[in-house]
Amino acid sequence: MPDKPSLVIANNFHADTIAKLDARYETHHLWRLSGSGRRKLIAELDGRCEAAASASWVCDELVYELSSLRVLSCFGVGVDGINFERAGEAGIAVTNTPDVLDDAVADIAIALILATTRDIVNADRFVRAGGWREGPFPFGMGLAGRALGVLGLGRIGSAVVRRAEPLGLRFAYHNRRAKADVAFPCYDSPRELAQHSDILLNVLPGGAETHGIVDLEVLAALGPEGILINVGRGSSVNESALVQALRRGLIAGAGLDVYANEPQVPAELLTMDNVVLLPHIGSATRETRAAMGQLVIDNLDSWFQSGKLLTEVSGN
Ligand code: NAP
Ligand code: 8YV
Repeated sequence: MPDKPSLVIANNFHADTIAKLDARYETHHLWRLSGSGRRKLIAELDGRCEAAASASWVCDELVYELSSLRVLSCFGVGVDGINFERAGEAGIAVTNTPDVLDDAVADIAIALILATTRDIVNADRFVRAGGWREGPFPFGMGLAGRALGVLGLGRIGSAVVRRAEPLGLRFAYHNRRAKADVAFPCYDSPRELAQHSDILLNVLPGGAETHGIVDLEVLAALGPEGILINVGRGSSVNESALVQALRRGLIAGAGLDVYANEPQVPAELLTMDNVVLLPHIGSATRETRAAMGQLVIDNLDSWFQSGKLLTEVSGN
């Protein structure tokens, strides 16, 4: 690359990656501008800027108006923040960061499974408050022989299963298409999966197709001893149904890393002792975020050097 190609940074996503992009490219930070400055930048870059970088969960819609744009390299695997209709119409290819975050997100899913079934957060509070001196802590739920139902058995869901095998769990899943190489049962609907699960793990992507898929019927099918874990997207769980199910004892508890309207968490959940709440930290290790950032950069470098993308993604 003799001259630095120009690159639009649509959103603020990961400071270290943005600093590396600043060093490699002639960067233009759309997210730092407001008012007419934003449109002015897009007009100035039109015809000479072919690439943009963005978060995957949100992207400034103005980038689709840059008619010379050909590639949008996104930080994150869940691309529910990308408008694929507009990108497709404008001839923009989109990339994301699959695989490199599977281990970190799967670790958090296991942490939530253990935290909810063994009541880890309350047990810690119990010791700190001196409750142990008054008597023993209530028993938890054992994992061996229990059924883990994976809603969305893809890269992350499979990484959770690999971790959960030594814990003695049994498995089932629901995807739109059954996988030929998976030996455990695939149920036809989220409700049937929930009916056959002690723990229901949601790893579905966001978007219109999965919106509210975990509803009151699914939660009721999970049953009064059932636990819901969500490390996919908050939008696929109907949060008011979840609050209702927890309040009415239709399920026993929940462990959540993601919410429908982050960083807002439904106020009722904040008051419930049988819910473990994390602030969307599935991929939040230093190593994983660096690997995600490197893939954003590698996609751009590869495109400028050879016209090829490493991890192109479509919207479905
Ligand atoms: P993936 O490999 O594409 O897996 C998603 C799975 O969901 C696929 O097996 C797919 O199978 C299934 N699926 C998709 N749409 C469905 C539908 N409408 N009904 C039933 N099944 C459906 O994706 P991944 O890399 O595992 O990531 C999954 C999601 O995790 C991301 O999209 C993101 O939202 C979330 N995530 C969260 C964090 C976090 O920090 N908590 C971090 C990374 C990712 P079929 O195509 O056969 O249906
Ligand atoms: C986010 C995620 O990218 O990749 C995804 O889909 O949800 C996460 O890895 C992360 O939360 C960035 O803030």
